[in-house]
Amino acid sequence: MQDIAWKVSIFQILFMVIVFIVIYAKSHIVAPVDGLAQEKTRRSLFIVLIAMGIPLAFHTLADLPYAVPDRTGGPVQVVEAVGRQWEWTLSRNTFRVGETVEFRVTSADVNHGFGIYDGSMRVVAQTQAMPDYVNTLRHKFQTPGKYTILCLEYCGLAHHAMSAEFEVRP
Ligand SMILES: [Cu+2]
Repeated sequence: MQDIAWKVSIFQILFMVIVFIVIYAKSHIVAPVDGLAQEKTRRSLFIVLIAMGIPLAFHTLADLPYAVPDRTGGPVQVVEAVGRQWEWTLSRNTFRVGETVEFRVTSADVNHGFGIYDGSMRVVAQTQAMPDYVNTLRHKFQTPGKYTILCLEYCGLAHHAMSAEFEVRP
């Protein structure tokens, strides 16, 4: 996914650079303005962009790795999760496979993104950590191992270092 995003970004940047170069190169030419032709060009470009954008958006967004939240009943392990610049505090950090864990996520300062990653660094669940508000995120872990919580929303200088770990035991 990162690779595709990188290639698409490079393609779009190069395309814009070429557009700017062409416009700059033609900027000294004084030509009669044909409003109708310009309107046609704008319309065609708009249609091309929409035609490219819809499949691209579908292709890149259809397969987001967010798991479906667990809405089944039964006992839950409640965990208080607090984000603050720049750390996560969890009231528990070991769970068992198959038990439903309910993260009650909030923030002590600014908005953070609470993202749970599995051992291969794929997002398994996520929610927002907001000040003065508690978001509830339920998830049933099916695979044992170490999980990492990372911040998904830029929250300041050490945002990238804002992580915590917990373990799911067999
Ligand atoms: Cu952050």
